[in-house]
Amino acid sequence: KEIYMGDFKLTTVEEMEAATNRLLETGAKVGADAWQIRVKNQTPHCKFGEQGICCRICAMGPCRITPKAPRGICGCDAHGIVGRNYLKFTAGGAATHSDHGREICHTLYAADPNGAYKVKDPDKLIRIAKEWGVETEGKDIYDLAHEMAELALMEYGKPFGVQRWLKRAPEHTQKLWHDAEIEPRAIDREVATSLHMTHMGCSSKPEALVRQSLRAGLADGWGGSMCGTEFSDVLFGTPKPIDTEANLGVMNAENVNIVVHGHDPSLSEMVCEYADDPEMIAYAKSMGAKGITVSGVCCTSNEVAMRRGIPMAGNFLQQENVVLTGACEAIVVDVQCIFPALGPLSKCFHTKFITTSPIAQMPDSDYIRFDVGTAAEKAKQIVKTACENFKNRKPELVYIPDMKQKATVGYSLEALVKVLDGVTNSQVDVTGTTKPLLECVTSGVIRGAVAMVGCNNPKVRPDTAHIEMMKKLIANDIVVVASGCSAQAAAKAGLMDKAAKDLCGAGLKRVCELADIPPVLHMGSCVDISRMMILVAELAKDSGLKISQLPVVGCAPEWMSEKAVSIGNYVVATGIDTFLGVDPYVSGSSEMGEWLTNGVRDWVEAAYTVETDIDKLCDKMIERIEEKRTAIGI
Ligand code: MSK
Repeated sequence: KEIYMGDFKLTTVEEMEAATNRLLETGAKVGADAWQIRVKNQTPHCKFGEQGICCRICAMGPCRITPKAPRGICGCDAHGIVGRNYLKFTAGGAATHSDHGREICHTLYAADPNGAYKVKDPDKLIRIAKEWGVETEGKDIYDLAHEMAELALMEYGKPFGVQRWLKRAPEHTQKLWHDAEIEPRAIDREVATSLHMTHMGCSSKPEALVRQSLRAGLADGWGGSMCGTEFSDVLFGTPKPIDTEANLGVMNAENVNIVVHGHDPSLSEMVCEYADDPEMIAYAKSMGAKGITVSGVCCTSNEVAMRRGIPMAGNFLQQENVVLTGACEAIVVDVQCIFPALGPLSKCFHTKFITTSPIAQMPDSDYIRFDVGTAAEKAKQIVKTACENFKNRKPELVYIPDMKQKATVGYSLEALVKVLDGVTNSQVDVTGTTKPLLECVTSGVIRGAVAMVGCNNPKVRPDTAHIEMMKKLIANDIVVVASGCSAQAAAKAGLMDKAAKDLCGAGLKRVCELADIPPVLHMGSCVDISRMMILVAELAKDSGLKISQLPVVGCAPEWMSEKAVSIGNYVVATGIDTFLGVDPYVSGSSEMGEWLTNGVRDWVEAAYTVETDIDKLCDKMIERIEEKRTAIGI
């Protein structure tokens, strides 16, 4: 399965697994636990849970649906139970992304020209302010930042009206949302309403539960996540293409290794800032190291990779591997997707497991509470702690797999529009629009696009689905935009190296050459799927088509988190058919299955496809893209 092109060779999943096995041998020597072991202990999984037919929302149960007991004690049937569980899952995800977005708004509110957080993209701030009808003329940029932060924070709790960002959608989409009564109101309200609806004695009708799931999802994607992405760009800079590297080989045995993990760039940006400080580098040297290497895991990694070129050590299911190298002085985490296992695991090594957020506190960690007021001081403390820990390394446990790939990352919407301007002859007229991309699609040079997102999940051989599907898609001239751990899977394999163009069909290869881009485009972290929503909205407006007519689909082949379900809901609700490789615990209800894979199409012109056979999943996506092309006559 190895693919060589000149000096370029993709890293295979088999090679990654061999490296992991070698690390697990180290783990076994020190008595470390690992997810691979815990999966075995947890198998087989509870069938009731898997089908979503276990209910524990009141204390009369827990109730489980069986042929002999088709209703819970309150009389709720399988469809109501599955529906409530699905909505609760969505609400958890929407709350999580949106709270991340809220933290970013608070950081923006604290931005100060003389403080730790500055406005790095004032033009973007002004653009958004104008979009929101805020006067910008003659205003100090920091006054404007504070005013915009306050307005954004109001989006979370305003008593009346719907989300401001919805106006970015084409009018047709806005009308669909309005008619289906799924326009999200205040973000917190949609989360609270979801929890109200799923309380004992409220909704048990699948239709109502699915409708609210879409609405809560939209509150995330076109609300909280959009705040997170847009104001992160204002604070830390809008990503532009930048070169980096990916996989465990980015860690450096001679340096102090600090791994940042989680989601909120407010922490990781500061850690990177101080790790670069000559004073800190000198301090690391005084401790016997040659320097400091910061690398990342999960979405925090995406954030700092696309703005600073910080290398990506790995994705979700590789988080334990960074500790197993024996060369990690500190794994510093903020929020979301952090294994509690990192606590006991780090105790088997010299690694400091540093938690920083009141939202993600874990046993066996060193808690260095991080907040905007003390960011600089705490970041410095974290970097110093890591440097001081270098001397505690046990050299006999150090093994860093010699495995990394080059990657070009940082394709924000703004960057994408700019690079694709170079592809067509009409670039002079269309600078700043998606028209060059549309021309590639309508001419058939590119058949369509897939937004590949989401996590790893041990239910799918890790990274295989992401990598194999991406290879097949680009070979079929379908461009892939990726975010989250999917993006890291691509980068680890080498699919974000520009040399990977040779794996593409002739059309996409030509586009990659002309625009000087890799065939899989890194669009950021999980919250940045909002960038993809704006991209399709712009494509629809520029083409005069409905979003649902574009030859574009979404895919989360290895997803695992509540956030992914929230994302799925807003992607579908935006009019994009979405393909899942893992069932969202709805197989216990034919009615819920029908609503999600078909019924919602009447409201939003798109629906889910769930297919656990990855080959078939990919073929279905290609088929759907071709169907859409035929339907619009291209
Ligand atoms: S980090 S939600 S494992 S993509 Fe955003 Fe990765 Fe999924 Fe977390």
